Amino acid sequence: MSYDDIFVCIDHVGYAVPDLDAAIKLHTEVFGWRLLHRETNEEQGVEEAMLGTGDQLPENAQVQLLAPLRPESTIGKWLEKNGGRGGVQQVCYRVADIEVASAKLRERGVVLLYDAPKTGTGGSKINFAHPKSTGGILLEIVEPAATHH
Ligand code: MC0
Repeated sequence: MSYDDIFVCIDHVGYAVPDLDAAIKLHTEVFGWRLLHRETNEEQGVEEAMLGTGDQLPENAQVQLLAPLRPESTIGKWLEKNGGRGGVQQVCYRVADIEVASAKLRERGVVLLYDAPKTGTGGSKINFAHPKSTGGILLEIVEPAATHH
């Protein structure tokens, strides 16, 4: 059988949260996830936390908590539309080569938001597929930085 995979695995699920510290507390103390990484991404207007569990093998998906740096940021606007409550804002698929994956997706009619990848968590390269071309899901694609895991 031959495969034509575009994606490696689910990299993370991103939750918009109004209060990052409260969300980290919930996910670590109640759900037992471990806080792996915390970072501010000015360009994306977010303060974020990555959480993992188990042995944290490279193929294990993570949870990403996204709090807005500013009310007019993407996450700020998403929270406002959602009545200030948190929720699933995105699903992120990992790719081996973001240029190759982007070209294949565009060829198949998927609308990517950025002409060229931007910087994501831990120096990764990211892009997003518009929900209108994915059946209503904000889909992120990520090529991890070489030092990932
Ligand atoms: C909006 N829509 C969504 C959505 N946001 N659908 C599913 N999931 C979401 N998160 C839908 C709305 O319901 C609406 O549909 C249409 O898209 C336009 O909505 P809008 O409220 O006017 O929103 P826009 O157009 O201002 O923004 C949507 C857009 C935005 C996808 C362009 O969210 C964006 O630029 N996202 C990419 C960047 C991002 O998410 N950054 C934060 C994470 P109807 O049918 O009503 O028209 S940063 C991150 O994740 C990094 C750090 C990382 O992982 O490394």
